[in-house]
Amino acid sequence: MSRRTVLAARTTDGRPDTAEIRALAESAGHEVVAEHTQTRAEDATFNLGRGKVDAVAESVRDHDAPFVVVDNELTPSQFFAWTDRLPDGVEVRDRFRLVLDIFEARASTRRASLQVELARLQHELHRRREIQGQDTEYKGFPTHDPEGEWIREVKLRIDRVQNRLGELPEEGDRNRERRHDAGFDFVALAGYTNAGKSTLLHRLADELALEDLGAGPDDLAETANVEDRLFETLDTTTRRCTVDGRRLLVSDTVGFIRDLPHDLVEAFRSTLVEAREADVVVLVADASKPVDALRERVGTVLDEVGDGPVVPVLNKADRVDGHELERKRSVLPGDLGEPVPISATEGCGLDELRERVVAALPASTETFDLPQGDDTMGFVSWCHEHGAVDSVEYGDGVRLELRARPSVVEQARARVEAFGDDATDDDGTGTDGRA
Ligand SMILES: Nc1nc2c(ncn2[C@@H]2O[C@H](COP(=O)(O)OP(=O)(O)O)[C@@H](O)[C@H]2O)c(=O)[nH]1
Ligand SMILES: [Mg+2]
Repeated sequence: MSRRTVLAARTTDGRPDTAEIRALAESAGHEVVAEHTQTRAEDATFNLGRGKVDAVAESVRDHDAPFVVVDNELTPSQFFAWTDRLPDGVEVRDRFRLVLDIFEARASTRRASLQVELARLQHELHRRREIQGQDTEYKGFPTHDPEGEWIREVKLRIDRVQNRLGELPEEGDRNRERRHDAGFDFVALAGYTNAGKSTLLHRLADELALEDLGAGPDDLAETANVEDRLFETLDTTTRRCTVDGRRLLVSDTVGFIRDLPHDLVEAFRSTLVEAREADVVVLVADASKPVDALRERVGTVLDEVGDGPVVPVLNKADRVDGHELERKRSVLPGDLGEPVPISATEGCGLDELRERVVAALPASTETFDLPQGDDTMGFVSWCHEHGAVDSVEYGDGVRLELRARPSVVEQARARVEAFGDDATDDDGTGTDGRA
């Protein structure tokens, strides 16, 4: 279905800045075809003024748009007023609902899905309470509910979701372990909405898309299959990227949002697991923001992403001059190390960023001295697949320097110890049968 969308935004003073709501709408799959903004006090009926709502309705007709996104948070009665005033069938998303849609689409764990459902129900409870307190009639909703059945019903559903959350076991992610064992490191891009995370992800990603892996020549088909299975459960916001021989899975995490409604905080946190469990977090900040906003945003992101290694990035460096960039570099917490200035759109600074990311990955190195033979040849290709081979020298024997995750280096040692032992050397590549 088309997601052509007309955008509306109001601020009480100053000019409305629609950059964030646009980015949010886009990450929810909307295509913004027109925009209406307004500076005025809140109108009780619609939030925006009636004339503005009519202008939006006209745009909706002109563009045959099935959606309207309102940057502000609408009360239940405002929400109904909009729906009434727009052509039939047009769906309205206010800020809250739009954000909820995004979290829902991004919830990759059972816990995250339940947290999103809980937020939806809590919002529904507020809505029902507010509707019950008014004498207005709303299409499709009970106007008379003396027993409070309607409220009790949603409370019951809230209890049920809360119980399920309470009973949920803390589960380790088996796929994550397997991918780690296969030599992949996890990198998460974290930061506010509109900072440039998605743009950066596309810049960093290998040319080879995940879905193309199966299409290789015959001799690659088996490896491709193994890898396909390994990546089956990865969603589209994760891409592969190879840097300095290390294979990375880079995830574009759900964006931070200014003034996140309280009901959405837990749902947001639960969708951030990729960042908390990453080997390295790339903290993407927008260098074109004023210093105070920048400092506050970086602090908020740091509070949420856990205690692992962080590489701070100042994106949109093309939008500020050298002097301003210096000033902004100095507002980031010093213990993070120097922020890397980049421009994701222009492709500047990416080599330095890649270096910093690789330097922050967990790594051990080991030199192996091996005899000539089939075992060794199998081992060499295994090393190329699971880590970075810094050198291989062929003489009487083979000397190989491996740099990889500590657990991969351990696997490599075990492989070498098992050389010549038929029972364990049964697969040649070491990756089949496990993925
Ligand atoms: N000038 C400039 N604009 C950028 C840069 N990176 C991203 N943008 C723009 O910023 C907006 C938000 O980018 P996006 O990647 O969607 O941000 P996200 O919400 O963090 O994923 C888009 O309009 C991008 O084109 C940059 O380095 N320079
Ligand atoms: Mg994005």
